[in-house]
Amino acid sequence: MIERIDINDLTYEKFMAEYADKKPVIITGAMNDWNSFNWTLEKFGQLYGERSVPIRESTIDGVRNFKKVNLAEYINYLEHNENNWYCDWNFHTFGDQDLVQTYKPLDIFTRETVRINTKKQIFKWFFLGSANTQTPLHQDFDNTHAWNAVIFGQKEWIFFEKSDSPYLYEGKVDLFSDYDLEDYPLLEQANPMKIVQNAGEIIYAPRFWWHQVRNTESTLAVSENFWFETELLNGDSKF
Ligand SMILES: O=C(O)CCC(=O)C(=O)O
Repeated sequence: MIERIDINDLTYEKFMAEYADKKPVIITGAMNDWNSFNWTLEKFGQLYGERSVPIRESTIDGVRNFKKVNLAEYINYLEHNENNWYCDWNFHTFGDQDLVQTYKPLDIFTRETVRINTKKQIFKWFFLGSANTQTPLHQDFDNTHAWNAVIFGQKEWIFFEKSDSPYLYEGKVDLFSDYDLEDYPLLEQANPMKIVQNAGEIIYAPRFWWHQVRNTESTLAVSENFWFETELLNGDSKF
């Protein structure tokens, strides 16, 4: 089971002892003072509609095939998003660094962590999509951990521990589809952990944990990837 914990009950020591590099957790009550806290789709469009953003289809192959559009254009398209185009926007890399002012990363994710790699890449994202936009089942790149905060909307997450890797077909199964278990018999041996993440909630996804994520309604989230400093010292990461 994935727990929910209020930020006021979560000390740094508790996070490090019970969750960091161990298991996912949802943190509540930690976004109330963010500039983006009360955003709606309309507001987001008013503020950043002029920006150029990457979008991709939600299929497994879609993640390798991005195109660029105007954010306002994509927002208009969202209402009839038949091909489930998903805006998967690494805004920091795209030159939109000013967006970091719209949220405040929690101390637990910034203290004793590293958020830039040797190639000077920084991984900060906005994810915007309509109902049914989604990611494939995957482990995060370069052994990173991630946090992901829903600003509006809702997400469903399905997690598996690393030890379930032999049963997951290298992520080449869409767990949100009506797949046939006869085609994926090993899946029966895996232990999915499902959780719904609501607006105002932040989820922590530890490195190596498989996850597939789907938006259940029009949803905007902000997310960052990071390593713990100790992992770099141990040579225990693909930094
Ligand atoms: O928010 C999402 O839809 C995707 C999050 C995710 O899977 C990731 O960042 O690895």
